[in-house]
Amino acid sequence: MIFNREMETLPREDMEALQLKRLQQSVRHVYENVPFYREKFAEEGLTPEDIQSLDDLKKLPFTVKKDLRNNYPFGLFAVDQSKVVRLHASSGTSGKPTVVGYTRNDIDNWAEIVARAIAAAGGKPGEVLHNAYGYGLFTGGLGLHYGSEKLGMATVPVSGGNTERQIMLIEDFKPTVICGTPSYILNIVETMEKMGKNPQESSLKYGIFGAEPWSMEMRHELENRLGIKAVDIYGLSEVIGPGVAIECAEAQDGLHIQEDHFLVEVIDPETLENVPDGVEGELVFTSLTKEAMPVIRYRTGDVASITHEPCVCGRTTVRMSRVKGRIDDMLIIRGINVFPSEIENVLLQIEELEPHYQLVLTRKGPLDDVQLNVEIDRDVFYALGGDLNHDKIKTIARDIKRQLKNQCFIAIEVNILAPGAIPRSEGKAVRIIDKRKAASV
Ligand code: DLL
Repeated sequence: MIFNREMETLPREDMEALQLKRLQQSVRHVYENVPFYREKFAEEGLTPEDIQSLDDLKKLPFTVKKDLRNNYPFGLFAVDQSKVVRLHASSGTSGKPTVVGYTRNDIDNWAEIVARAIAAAGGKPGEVLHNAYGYGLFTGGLGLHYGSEKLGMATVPVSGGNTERQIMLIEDFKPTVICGTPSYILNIVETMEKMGKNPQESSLKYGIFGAEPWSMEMRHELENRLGIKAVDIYGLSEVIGPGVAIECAEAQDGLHIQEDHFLVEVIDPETLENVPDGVEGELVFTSLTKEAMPVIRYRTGDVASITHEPCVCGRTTVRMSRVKGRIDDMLIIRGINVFPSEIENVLLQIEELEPHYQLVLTRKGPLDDVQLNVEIDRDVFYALGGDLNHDKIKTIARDIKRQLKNQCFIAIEVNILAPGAIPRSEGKAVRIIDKRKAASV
């Protein structure tokens, strides 16, 4: 099923012409309606007339999460409050949440973007979509919901949690598509297995997973255990929510950016210069059609690269690599940079483990220390009589350490736990427990 394929297959010159026109409109819109942007442009001596080509985007200043917090709650809105029909917010780790607003047109555009994304992932009108993303201030639930309805799918707004009931609904409503964070979907699969059901026998054919980093190995695990094809969906509330980019089911090789609505850049987070295709850096987005809360050169903090290479699916849009993680979540272990998703990739290659893990950061004197907590596979655990001191467990721990050394070049303490010891997620998984601050006060 192809949903409004026109925008996804525009020749490059046409796409760039459309982007330039929309960029000029967006820049004018924020300049005229948001004092924050007008002041920032004035500091650089810029006016909307300075944007004559897509390359001129580089002249504009960046926007960061702190700018949203400093203008809490509605200071970055570019329309009168009477035009705003929806608010979402994401809870930060500290202080006030970041708030985003949508006009009626924004909601319609977002629904269209997500409908395209679901279609690219394999969803078809007339079929059923089980939406296990959280409903509420988080954009996942309602974002997928409106897109699924727009595509013409019967949408089950189940949200996260109450896992056994979800399993009953999957059996009875026979959805072909399931959406949720990969960690919560894994939780559903595990619960099905514990209930003595075979997840592969469900009606599900496609998965649309995202909102958190997940490794290729996690994709294989979910695809095999559920008997589905799983694609990665990316987005962030500041830019719109889910749907900014989506993998196609045909290639599962990079996420197509919905370029008629979002302009992407990748920058070196140190020098703030743009980096070439294929080079990893920080993703930066400029919205091209948003009315209520446009963003100009928003620094996402997410690490990925982009490519202009054509995709086998026929879409002509720029693709981004899977997001490795957030710059803030990158661990520096004795000088080596590593993202939790890279550690996950290694763990999932080791058969005796369950794909549940957490990294505990502590401070030992002046140095940061990391301990990896990971669960042993249920069958292995019972075969060893539930003895975590068994020699076999020590061998597995040594194997994990060796693999982490070989593949991620890090040496960390490994702690193998009983099945179920790590809290299960109903939304975004907590992979890092940072005890460093507590230790230093
Ligand atoms: O997570 C929007 C979303 C909902 C995306 C459902 C996909 C599916 P926020 O809560 O604002 O919005 O969090 C955005 O989550 O900056 C990334 O760090 C991370 N993230 C989102 N999608 C992915 C992904 C939603 N596919 C933040 N892979 C982003 C890795 C992701 N990280």
